[in-house]
Amino acid sequence: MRELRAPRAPREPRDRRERARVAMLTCEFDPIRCGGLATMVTALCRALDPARFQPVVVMPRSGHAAPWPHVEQRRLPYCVADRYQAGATEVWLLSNPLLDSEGVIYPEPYDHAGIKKTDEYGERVAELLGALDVRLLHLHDAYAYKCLYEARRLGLPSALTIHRLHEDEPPLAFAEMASARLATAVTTVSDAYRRERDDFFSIRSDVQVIPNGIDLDFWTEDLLPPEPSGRAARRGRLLRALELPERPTFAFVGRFDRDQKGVDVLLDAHDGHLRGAPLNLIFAGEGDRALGERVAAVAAAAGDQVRLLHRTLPPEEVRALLAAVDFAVIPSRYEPFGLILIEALAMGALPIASRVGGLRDVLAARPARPALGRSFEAGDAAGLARAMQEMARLALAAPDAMDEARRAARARAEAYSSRRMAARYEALYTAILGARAFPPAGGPRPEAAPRGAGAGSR
Ligand code: NHF
Repeated sequence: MRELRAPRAPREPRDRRERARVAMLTCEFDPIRCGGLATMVTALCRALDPARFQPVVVMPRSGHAAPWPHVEQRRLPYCVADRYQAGATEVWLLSNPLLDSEGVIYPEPYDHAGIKKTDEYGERVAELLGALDVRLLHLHDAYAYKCLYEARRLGLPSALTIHRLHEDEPPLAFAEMASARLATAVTTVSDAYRRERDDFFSIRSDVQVIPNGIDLDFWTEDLLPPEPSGRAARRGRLLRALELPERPTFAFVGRFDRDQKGVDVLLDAHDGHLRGAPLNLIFAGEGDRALGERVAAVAAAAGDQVRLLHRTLPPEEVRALLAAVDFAVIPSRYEPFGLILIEALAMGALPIASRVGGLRDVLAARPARPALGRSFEAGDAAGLARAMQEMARLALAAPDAMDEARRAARARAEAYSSRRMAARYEALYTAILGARAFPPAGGPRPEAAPRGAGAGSR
């Protein structure tokens, strides 16, 4: 006899039952980029489990043409929203005169154009939230902070990841304080940065640290043109192309800025201590005009020792460069995470890095032996020069030890895969979503979510 069963509730389409749409609120997503934020957000979107989470990036257009297939356009009262399909990621670009001006992602000076753009962005996201049909917001830095009131009104929980604090820009510092109080959960990208910036993070007791990760399927020698004699041959080819002599070679890759990346510290190390030393130094990057001119002048004066690649290298070129040089110099004054360190480790460029933020955490991780490179006090040009000279000598005297360090470096990088990072965010999203039932956007007003759901402090 057949059992009588209670009638089943109609099945929701598989997609809606199992995949939570997550709004990624960011000003950067590859190739619309300024720095590491784009790398991190892009890697996270690609690494999320597609069966469980659908990333929906929403960002200002900032004067960029989108390289992805166009899906639809919506005309909202105060902006135009274009939807694109970037692989498995849905991307919305918002345009109006404030959000789409001059190809500038972060307008300078921040106090006027920047705050206008930031506020506009959050307000327009608020307007779009219902149509996005997301269950969760993930703010990457606080640029979208102005949508948080509407998000709470709609019962949408939110995670805020602090990639970098902006105490030097008071309007944005205010946005950070406001969103850290309003978000359901707050994370940052290294334990050292959280400790260094306890003045901010003590705003709540449940800040979680989720270290960044990189796509190790991209950051691998396997994707380079096959080279029977490996690294030595790659380095030889690079040095011939740059007309530099065969000797230990160091590279700086990054933004030429005044406050963070420390290119001036490396220039001081060169001018004060390394002129004529038996080593090569390659600068790859751009940014502050005066700093660029100073690097160019040093390169011109130190004819067969210093070279400047005066542009932002695309990731493929960064990969090839890091796979050819001996060492990566990372002289940051502060560094919440420092993705370039993981990229360098993955490609076997041993780091000479300042002891700050994520750089300190990654280099201090166990096992401590073999040493993967050298560290020095941030801002200490003499200390940096000493570390570089010591490593240049070691490279010549003990090539086997260098090879061993490179293997260990790759193993260290593998602890920072984008998949591992994504799994931590998935756990956070699940905890936030599971903390309560959220009605669909526009549904009845819910009880307040428990603060910091799922964000255990570490
Ligand atoms: O890696 C992505 C990046 C960090 O240290 C970096 C920074 C901005 O300053 O999290 O954000």
